Amino acid sequence: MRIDIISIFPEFFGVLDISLLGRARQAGLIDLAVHNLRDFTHDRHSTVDDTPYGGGAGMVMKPEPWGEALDSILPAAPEPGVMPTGAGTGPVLIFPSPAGEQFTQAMARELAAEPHLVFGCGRYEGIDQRVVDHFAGRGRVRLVSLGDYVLNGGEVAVMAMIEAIGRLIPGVVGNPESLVEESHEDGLLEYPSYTKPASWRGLDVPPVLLSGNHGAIATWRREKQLERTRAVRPDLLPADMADAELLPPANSKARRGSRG
Ligand code: 6GU
Repeated sequence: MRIDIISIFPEFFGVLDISLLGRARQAGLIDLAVHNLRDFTHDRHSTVDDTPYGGGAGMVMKPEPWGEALDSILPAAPEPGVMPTGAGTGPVLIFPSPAGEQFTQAMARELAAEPHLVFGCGRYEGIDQRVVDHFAGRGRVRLVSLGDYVLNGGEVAVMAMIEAIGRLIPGVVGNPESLVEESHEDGLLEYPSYTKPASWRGLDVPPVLLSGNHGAIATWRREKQLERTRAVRPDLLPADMADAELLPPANSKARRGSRG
């Protein structure tokens, strides 16, 4: 997968050199480039922002540097009269924004199947809307939010998205089995995990996990998933599951079948 990031703080993304994603890059699974938005300015001060039309607090990112930066990354704009590349083709262009659609595991899965993602990190009060409007005609533009809170800029959000997406690219996570039974993959929160010792500071590992009874373990884990989800994230439960007593274990044939 090819990933391009545009930011006024390219050094922010140094952490992508290390850990799981760093290894994925070295292995050639992810081809990632970070571009400094200021390289696409032409004034002495490398200005990227200006005051908002209509007044109001804060600064807005100017459209011209964004236009040049994205032009340098995206396939060329279609000439008049030539078959347009169209809004449905080309890279997915993601603008992190608290005003965007919510980033989810489902979106991460969808984006992990794309050959090319471009992230445009806004700062200040956002980017001139015409940047989004212009490039919506040249690529698949998405405004994406991490959640209902405000960050100072898109950089941290993009880091989170790239980590969530990157680990779903085949080959990035060593044992793909570990991706299956985690929070959100089956729409529920994950069950609690334990390792040795069996007793620690007076706390015992639930005996069923030591029983060797795989059916009983699967049922217990499923119960815990439902219990946790009901307690802290009831919004994740489909209406018919909100008060269901017990369902087949997460890894049963019946459940997999029901997910298509
Ligand atoms: Cl994607 N950007 C910013 N600036 N704030 C956010 C966000 C994104 N998601 C949640 N808060």
